[in-house]
Formats: sequence, C-alpha cells, structure tokens
Amino acid sequence: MEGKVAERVAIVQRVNPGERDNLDELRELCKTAGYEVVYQLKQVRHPHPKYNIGPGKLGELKDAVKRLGISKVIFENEVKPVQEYNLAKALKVPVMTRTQLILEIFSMHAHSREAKLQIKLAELRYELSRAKEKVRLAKMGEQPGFHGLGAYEADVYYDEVHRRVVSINRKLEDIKRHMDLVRLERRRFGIPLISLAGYTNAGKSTLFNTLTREEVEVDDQLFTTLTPTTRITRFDGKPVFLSDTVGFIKNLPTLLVEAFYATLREIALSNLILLVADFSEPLEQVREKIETSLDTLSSIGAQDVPTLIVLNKIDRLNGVDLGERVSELGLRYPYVMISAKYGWGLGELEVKASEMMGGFIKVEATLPYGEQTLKLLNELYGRAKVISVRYDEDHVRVDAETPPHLAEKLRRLSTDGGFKVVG
Ligand SMILES: Nc1nc2c(ncn2[C@@H]2O[C@H](COP(=O)(O)OP(=O)(O)OP(=O)(O)O)[C@@H](O)[C@H]2O)c(=O)[nH]1
Ligand SMILES: [Mg+2]
Repeated sequence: MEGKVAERVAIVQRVNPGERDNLDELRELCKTAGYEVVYQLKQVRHPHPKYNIGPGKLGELKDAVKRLGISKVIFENEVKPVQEYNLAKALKVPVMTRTQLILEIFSMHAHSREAKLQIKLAELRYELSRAKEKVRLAKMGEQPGFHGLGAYEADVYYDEVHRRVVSINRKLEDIKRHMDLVRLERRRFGIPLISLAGYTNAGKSTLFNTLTREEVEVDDQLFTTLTPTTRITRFDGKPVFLSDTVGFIKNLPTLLVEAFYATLREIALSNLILLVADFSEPLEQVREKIETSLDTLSSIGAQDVPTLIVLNKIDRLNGVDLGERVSELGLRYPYVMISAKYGWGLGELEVKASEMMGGFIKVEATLPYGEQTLKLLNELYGRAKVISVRYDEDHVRVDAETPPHLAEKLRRLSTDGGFKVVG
C-alpha cells in the first residue's frame, strides 16, 4: 500500500465484569485491514441500551475522535443497529463491528470466484440480520432517513437483500456440486486426504509449502488463505492429498462459518487433521487458540476425525525446554513439535501422521512376469509406498504399503500362495 496513508481508527470493547478483553487481536485485525490504531478504549460494565458503552466513556471517545483525527471507530462488541446509529450520530464518524472488520479482510483476500461468493453471502446475511431492525426503525419513523430509508423503501430494501441471498446460495450450490465431483474423483485414487487446520497465522500455508514444495501465499497477516488448495505429496513414502485452507479465529462470526461451510466441510471429510498452532506464543494463548480450533472443528462436524496437533515455530523458542513446555500445556491429543519455516521435525510429523491416517495395508506379493504385472507396478509406484521390488528368475517379488484396492489387485495377480498381508 505504498503512498497510501492508513486510515486512523479507534478500537473499543465493553466487557462484562470478570470477562477478559480481546483488544490485542482486534488490533491485529485492524493492521491486517490496513488501519492504523491510534486510540483504544476498554470499559467494564453491562451494556448501555443506547450506546453499548456508557455515556461517560462515549464523551471520552468523542474527544479522542476529534483530537486525533480518527475516521472510524471499531467495536469488538456486536453493537445493535440502533446503537450503531446512535454512536455514529454522536461521534460523527462511522462505527464498525468486529464482524464487519473480518468481512472486510476476507473480502480483500478473496481471489477465487468461490471465495468471493462466500463472502458476499456472509455480508448479505449480516445485512439481512440487521435489516429487520433497520426496517422497523424506519417504519416507526423514529429515525427519519435512517440509512436513507422511508417506510416503503425499507420493505423494498429488505426484499432486495433477501433476493440476493437466494441467488448467491444458488450459485454456491453449483460450486458445491462441482466440489463433490472433485472429491469423488479423488476418492477413486484410494489415497488419504490430510487437512491442515488451525488458528489464522499459525503457519499452515508455510507447512503446506514445505511439505509440497508449493508456493501458496504466506504472510504475517490474518486470513491470508481463503481458498483451499490441495496437492498430492508423500508422507513417509505414502502418497496423500494435502489440503491447505482458511484459518480459524475466536468468535469467528457464525455467518462466516456458514458461508464457508462447503470449504470447511472438506476438513470433516478428511482422514486426518493436522491442527497447527503457533507454539511460540504465551502458553495461555496457545491453549486458547487450540481450544477455539477444536471447537470450530466440532461445529463443522469434524470432531471424530483423527487429529494430530502440530506445535509450530519452535525455532523461536531458543533455549526453552520444549518437553517441559509441552507438558505444561497439557494436551489431550497426540502432538509433534516442528518448525515449518526451517523444516525441523517434519520426519517425525510424517511418521506420526502416516500411522494415524490409516488407509494403507502392508503386503508381500509374488507376481508372474508379464504386461499386467508391469502395469500394476506402475500404478503402485504412483499410489502406494513401494518398499522393495526384486526381480527373480521366474517372478517379481513386491513389498509395499498400499491402499486396499491395490492390495486386492495384487492378491488377484499373485501366484498361488504368493500373497501375504503383513501388517
Ligand atoms: N519463525 C517462524 N515463523 C513461521 C513459521 N511458520 C510460519 N511462520 C510465519 O508465520 C506467519 C504466518 O504464516 P502462514 O503460513 O501464512 O500462516 P497461515 O496459518 O497459513 O495463516 P492464514 O492463511 O492467514 O490463516 C508468516 O509470517 C510465516 O513466515 C515457523 O516455523 N517459524
Ligand atoms: Mg494460509
């Protein structure tokens, strides 16, 4: 964003007594969206009906807006439309919620048609959820010209938003059907699917690139990846499909989870999930982000998929006793510790992952020489882990770990008594 002066914003959160604030993350989100945070305000109180924050704090905020040349105020809280209206009127600058901020970032990062539609859908749904109240306000005449709406226009507006939601849903259905086909096609290969999941910025794309030698975009920003990418690679010699996808965040707006359901659904259908976490952050944060990720996985129906926790960025933990740190974390899942950036610990990651993903059978087969054997060997090299091939005088001896359908082909082609399942 060269030459562009960042818009100056204030961030605000009202927390109930005893509740922790989330302003650090909100600040990161602002940075990702290209805003400069010049003022922050936190208030502990129950919501005020008119402004969400109290009138006293509103006064302070108003002063800051004037004094610091702030052009937008961003709330961590989900302020109601009427509160948004009252706040904007008092502050004389627009007010935005965390949900809208996340939607803005998603929309900046959406490159594929699918991601664009998904975000549009989430935006419209958000609009729709608030439209009812806006329409109500407009009809009551309580706020003439609220968002430029009279009572008649309000109805038209509501119908229009609704109509667009229906139309986008239809387009997304088409994409979903297409993805189902792709998935079926993939399943025909009999190769397991491994999905990378985890909090945004944990290093999923970096790990994906290291494991596949790809060049998916990596950035120290939130929500860099929105469209899933799948590549075939090998784990401990066994071919797998590896998939990189959108990251999670605390209070990921439900509408985004819904809009991205087709994308996230892939994770639930995989044979193994690698749940990536930034282990270099303070432990409490690591724990919270893993919990959030596990909750999100449950909400998309992936709670029963085997999950390996990948504690990433250990290169930043120079001189730290990793064993001690990990026991302090107290994980209830299998884990590995790695640095995706420097490629540390990937051997162990591959071995553990390949144990957990299942789907391969270890066999020994003795095959006759001939065209069919050559064809099958070719297939094995592509879709199985070939441990050894020995060319004897009369036969070919193969040791391999293979998907079941290839094991079956081996069994059929083997000489009498020349086939054995070893593990
Ligand atoms: N030091 C260190 N930095 C890392 C490591 N892995 C990733 N990073 C950095 O962490 C940041 C985020 O990495 P990404 O791979 O984009 O993270 P992501 O999980 O794909 O993030 P989103 O797509 O935004 O959800 C980048 O600045 C990476 O360079 C690591 O092992 N060590
Ligand atoms: Mg990414």
